[in-house]
Amino acid sequence: MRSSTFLAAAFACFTTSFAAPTADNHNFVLHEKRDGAPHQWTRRNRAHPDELLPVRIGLVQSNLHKAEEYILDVSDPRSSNFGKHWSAEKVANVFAPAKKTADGVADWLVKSGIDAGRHTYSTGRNWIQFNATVSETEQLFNTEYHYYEHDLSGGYRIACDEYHLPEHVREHVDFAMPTIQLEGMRPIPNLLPKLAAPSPITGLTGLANCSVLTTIECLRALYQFGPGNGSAASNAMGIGEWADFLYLPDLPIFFKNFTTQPIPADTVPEFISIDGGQTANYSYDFAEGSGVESALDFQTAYSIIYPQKLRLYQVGDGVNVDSVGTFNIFLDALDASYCTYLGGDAPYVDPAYPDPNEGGYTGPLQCGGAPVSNVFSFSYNQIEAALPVSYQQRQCHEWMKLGLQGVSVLFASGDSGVANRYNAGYENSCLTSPEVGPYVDINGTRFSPSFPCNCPYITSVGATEFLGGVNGTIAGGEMAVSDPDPTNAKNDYYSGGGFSNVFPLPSYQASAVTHFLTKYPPHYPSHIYNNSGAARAYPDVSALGLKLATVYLNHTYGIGGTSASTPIWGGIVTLLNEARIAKGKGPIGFLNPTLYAHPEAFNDITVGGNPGCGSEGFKAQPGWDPVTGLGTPIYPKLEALFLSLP
Ligand SMILES: *C1O[C@H](CO)[C@@H](O)[C@H](O)[C@H]1NC(C)=O
Ligand SMILES: *[C@@H]1O[C@H](CO)[C@@H](O)[C@H](O)[C@H]1NC(C)=O
Ligand SMILES: *[C@@H]1O[C@H](CO)[C@@H](O)[C@H](O)[C@H]1NC(C)=O
Ligand SMILES: *[C@@H]1O[C@H](CO)[C@@H](O)[C@H](O)[C@H]1NC(C)=O
Ligand SMILES: *[C@@H]1O[C@H](CO)[C@@H](O)[C@H](O)[C@H]1NC(C)=O
Ligand SMILES: *[C@@H]1O[C@H](CO)[C@@H](O)[C@H](O)[C@H]1NC(C)=O
Ligand SMILES: *[C@@H]1O[C@H](CO)[C@@H](O)[C@H](O)[C@H]1NC(C)=O
Ligand SMILES: *[C@@H]1O[C@H](CO)[C@@H](O)[C@H](O)[C@H]1NC(C)=O
Ligand SMILES: *[C@@H]1O[C@H](CO)[C@@H](O)[C@H](O)[C@H]1NC(C)=O
Repeated sequence: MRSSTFLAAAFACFTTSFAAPTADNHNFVLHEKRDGAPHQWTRRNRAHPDELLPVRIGLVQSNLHKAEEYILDVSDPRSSNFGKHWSAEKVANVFAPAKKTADGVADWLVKSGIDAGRHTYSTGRNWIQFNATVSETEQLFNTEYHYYEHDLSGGYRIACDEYHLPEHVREHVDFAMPTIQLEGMRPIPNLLPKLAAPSPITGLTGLANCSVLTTIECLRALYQFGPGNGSAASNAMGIGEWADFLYLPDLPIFFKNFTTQPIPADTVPEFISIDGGQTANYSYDFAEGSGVESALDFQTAYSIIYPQKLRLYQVGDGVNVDSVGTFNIFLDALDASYCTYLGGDAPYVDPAYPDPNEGGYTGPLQCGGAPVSNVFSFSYNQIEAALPVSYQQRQCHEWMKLGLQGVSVLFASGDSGVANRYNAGYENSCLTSPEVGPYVDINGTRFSPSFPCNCPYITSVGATEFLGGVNGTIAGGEMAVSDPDPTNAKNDYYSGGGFSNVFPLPSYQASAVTHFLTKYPPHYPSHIYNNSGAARAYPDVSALGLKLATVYLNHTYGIGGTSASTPIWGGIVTLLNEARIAKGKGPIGFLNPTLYAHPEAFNDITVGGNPGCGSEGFKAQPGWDPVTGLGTPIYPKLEALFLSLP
């Protein structure tokens, strides 16, 4: 089993060569503590004092308190600097940790017995790193390390339950690793893993059968957009896929049967392999349906944006291995300044490269070098409650930096209503109450928000279906998606949405969210969801997410999921960018401030809800709601709006 290899390779490097530290341990203050007992991990013995840990300390970046001000300056339609995006250099300089921050942490380390010769800095100077023994690290952080065993895989991690820093050091440190991080969770795709029977419709049939199989003709009629009519070299859309959800060679068959314009059979997305990302062919064993996500994403987006350029960012590691790249691994490949020295950003959350596991990626972590696209569409999620708050905040700021540079980032809002999708088996799970700790529990009753669509700098996309289900028509409009599984409620599919327990309410959505909470107050108490009225709420927008025409292994299926809605939105934003570029303007970048200022550019969805966690969830209502957001796109209104902006 891979876990034993991991234990041997990662933790067998003992040393006794370091001098015992003389800890500068006055005035230790708690810095981070895990909420509740870890989910699916069992604490075992104390860690061996001589075992070597790759310690990383995330330095507090400068000017992050101004993040919202900076991004609104370039993305609020009322700002005179709308569209004046920042260069990558300006972003790196403005947020680089101050010299006094790096010096303050380095001084403390030296006083604690970690000599300056042992420290190195990451490329962006935002991480300080060194190797230290468990015993040195325990003194440094005034804590105790234990081995933790993963209940399902048998894999091990070394972690503590809480750690401390001297008061004068805390202000300089975001977080330190390895400390409380345990999850190492792979991103979960947002569609139902089980395939229904192939569709009886295998090609374009006009608008008569849209609620049976939704084709590009249906999407164009519903959202009122035309075929892509330009391909500016500066305009590309990117889609991220994670192992082992590989891209399949079904595009030519899809193009032949399901597009209105002739598309050459050799048209493929530009392939960008990150840390061992691979493609597949028909001889690959897709027994678990793991290629459907990619087939849906690429076919949906390409039929909208062709002839514009589409890029596939396939994030490794190997296929069928435990450790797969996370969202941070993708971000590392885009931005060298976000990287750390040894691969991964949070050991035991993100994988380390080279991966010592059998079948793992043996190259070094990719730091920078991957091209940045104007639009990124991601159909994957993780569980907010299963990741450290500091880890989410740091990554959220990285998405914000992309927005500052003119990039639109869209994430699916999840397929489990107010619940979330569990790591193993993709079953829905919820959280325990705050008294026990907001932890992932298959039987929990507290709503479980998703990451990173809880991040206020992401555009989160929920799902709809035709009003009237299979009897629906283009003219009849849409409702929140409703796809209960009569055999197992844990496979029910509803649009993900709710209120973060981590991120506060951003100003751009404050009046929309307050309107919902005061006009249609959900009848749940604070131990069911964050009803403070001060929390980031999602999704922001929505689009059709049921029965999208998808060719998979040479058969046509109608596939559902916010995984379908997100590339639809990504494609539409790419068309909007193309229209702006044709008029000599730049790409839109961060979308939300303009979208919330113009609810008239949406079909408001007012029917349906997003049940989960043994409740009815929230209800779609007039105006923004935590099921379908502002609603679905009205392309001509969005185009006129974005062409009216500088
Ligand atoms: C293509 O061209 C026209 C400009 O002539 C534009 O307004 C239109 O909306 C374009 N794009 C799409 C997707 O229809
Ligand atoms: C930590 O040790 C590993 C090998 O054990 C080495 O590759 C790495 O460079 C060391 N890192 C630092 C910061 O000294
Ligand atoms: C594509 O269309 C042809 C008929 O034109 C049909 O025989 C074939 O099954 C279709 N392929 C898929 C994947 O639906
Ligand atoms: C598609 O629409 C046509 C025209 O209304 C209808 O005759 C046909 O039965 C529909 N096919 C399916 C599979 O619903
Ligand atoms: C198909 O993929 C397998 C690995 O899954 C690889 O060994 C083989 O060379 C590939 N075939 C082609 C034609 O690319
Ligand atoms: C959830 O509840 C079921 C039925 O009561 C029980 O069998 C199962 O052990 C519980 N699971 C957890 C993780 O508590
Ligand atoms: C669709 O229409 C048929 C016939 O009127 C009806 O029996 C069925 O319940 C309808 N289905 C839905 C989902 O409304
Ligand atoms: C609810 O959100 C607010 C704003 O982010 C936060 O201060 C509060 O701690 C959250 N409540 C819970 C129970 O997580
Ligand atoms: C896909 O199916 C068609 C017939 O429906 C067949 O002609 C073609 O060879 C198949 N392609 C592959 C790659 O299996």
